[in-house]
Amino acid sequence: MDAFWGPDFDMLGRTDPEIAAIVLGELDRQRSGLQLIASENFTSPAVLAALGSTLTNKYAEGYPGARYYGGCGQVDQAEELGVRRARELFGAEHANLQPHSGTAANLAAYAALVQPGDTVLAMDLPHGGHLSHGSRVNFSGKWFHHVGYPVRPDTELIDYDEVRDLALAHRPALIICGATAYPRLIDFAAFRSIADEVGAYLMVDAAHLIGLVAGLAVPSPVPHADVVTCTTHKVLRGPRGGMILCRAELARRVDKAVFPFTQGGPMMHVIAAKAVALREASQPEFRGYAGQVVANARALAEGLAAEGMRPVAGGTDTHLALADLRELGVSGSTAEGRCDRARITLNKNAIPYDPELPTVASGIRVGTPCVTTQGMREGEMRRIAGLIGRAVRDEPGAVADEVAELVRDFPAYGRQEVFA
Ligand code: DSN
Repeated sequence: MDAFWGPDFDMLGRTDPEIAAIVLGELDRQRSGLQLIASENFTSPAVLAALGSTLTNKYAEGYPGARYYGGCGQVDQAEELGVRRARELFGAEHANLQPHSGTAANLAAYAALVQPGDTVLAMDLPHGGHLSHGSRVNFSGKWFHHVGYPVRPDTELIDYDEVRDLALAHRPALIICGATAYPRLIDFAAFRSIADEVGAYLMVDAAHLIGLVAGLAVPSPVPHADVVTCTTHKVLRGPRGGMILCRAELARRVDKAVFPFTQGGPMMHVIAAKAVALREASQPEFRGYAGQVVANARALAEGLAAEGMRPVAGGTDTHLALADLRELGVSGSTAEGRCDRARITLNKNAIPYDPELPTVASGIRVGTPCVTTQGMREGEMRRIAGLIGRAVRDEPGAVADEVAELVRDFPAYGRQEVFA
């Protein structure tokens, strides 16, 4: 195989030892600790190979068969393959793989569906939503009239009656569901019925869930939504990037909203890597993986509860859990720092109705995509919960050493995989 087809770290080391050291340092960080950020995963070596390929050199503004540049024959095939795989895997009438990120996908979805100044009903960010669902510091809150729905204070679940009341009162042009820190299933059919009642479009931001949908571990939003936006790098285990699925009648509007309205040239190496990930996610083994991600998240949430960290919403049906640390008297930011020192990477997170500032937060968010990719199961989750408990309480003892011992048995990327 030609030397330039994919990642060549020896060459990188000779050309730019400083960047090579950083790349290898990050690889070491990923391998030597526990990665529990709910929105991260370890891509396969095949995805890395496509990402590190010469497809990055090609300009291909437009879509397959209708580009603004010559020489697009190869990249056209990559994009067509990726689109076909996405449509088949998710049963979608149309797919667009060009969005550079989840927020870019959301920007394009807004552009396809609504006009500046229109009312958009979406989950409040402090209750688990996303910056691009109407935050005042984001385009979505500046260009659109955001109305937020919370979760119930008693159950910490979405109250569909309240969402309906808000929709009837504000008559949004667009309703968004999907979250970054909501551990329970979302009733997409209920949102569809509310959207129909008020004549709104329904957009599901499935960034966190799409990998679980691919693996049949949670219900699909595709039959219910006008547009589904997502990222490809979370449970789905693909490269960093975005994707949009939609009904055929919206295909042209969505495509034009991505290019030329909100983006220029697509990243063909990333699109090829998305195609690889979609192929991997369509294999039967991926169903086992997705189911295990959820089983692991449940075990981890239960383990954290046993350590005095209350599971928000009573537990999880997905890949993530939120834990309320107030009984321990430790803030989310302190817990994040203490875990970091123990080589456990997780993030502080606001809990619903959090009395603390978001930069402090009363909770932590944990997710199981990475540790499940490494082959860990429920027994390891119980052990990890105990390690997190000790780290959060700042108990003396060699938590970091125990983390290193645990991950040695479940290596993220054998050396031969990355350097192949
Ligand atoms: N940053 C992502 C997350 O961690 O959930 C959302 O964009």
